[in-house]
Amino acid sequence: MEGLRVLRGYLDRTEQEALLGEVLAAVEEAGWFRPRMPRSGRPFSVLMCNLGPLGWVSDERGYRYQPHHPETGRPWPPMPARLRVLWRELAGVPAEPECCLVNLYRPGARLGLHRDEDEETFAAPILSLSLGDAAVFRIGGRRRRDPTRRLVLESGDVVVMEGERRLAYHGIDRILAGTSDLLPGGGRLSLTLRRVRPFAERRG
Ligand code: MD3
Ligand code: FE
Repeated sequence: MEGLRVLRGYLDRTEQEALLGEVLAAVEEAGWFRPRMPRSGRPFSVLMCNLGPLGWVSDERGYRYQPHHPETGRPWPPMPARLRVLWRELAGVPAEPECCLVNLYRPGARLGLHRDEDEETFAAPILSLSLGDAAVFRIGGRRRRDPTRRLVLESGDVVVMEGERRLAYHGIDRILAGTSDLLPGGGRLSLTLRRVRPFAERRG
């Protein structure tokens, strides 16, 4: 599928454990928040936190990026260096990632079909890394009615969305509980790296 790269087992178990330890330490210090749907205020089943200069949040006022945690008002913890290395290896753009959204799916949590379109630029790819239980991921095209297909994402897999798929509809249908023992308490953690603001493209 054009613009969708799935790198199976990009991180080995040792690297997954190291990254998980670093991310959980930062997030447990900053605190999880439960986003809510704009207008309705309906809570998400996914818990979230962010790392890096900007974080994605959602509440009754809408979706947006902001430099501080919505409940504590504190700045997001820094982006771990190993995530910046991963971005440099795979993103192919002369700019740093600005947001790492951390999603926590306990068994039963899901994320409905949506597009990532709150960024001010779509010139950089989106990189996503899966840790813990496997998940059924669904990906379609730029229109909601475009056909979708399902992929199982496992711990250590990395997905790169670029070109035409950068604005494709996607979601998480369900978590395959008990398929990994990486996460204490079970479930799945996804790390999604994004560029939010425009950057200078290097000239030919
Ligand atoms: C396809 N997260 O946080 S990551 C999200 O696994 C999000 O937590 C899912 O969708 C998760 O917004 C999916 C894989 C992913 C990320 C961004 C994409 C797939 C994408 C952007 C465009 C198309
Ligand atoms: Fe998304």
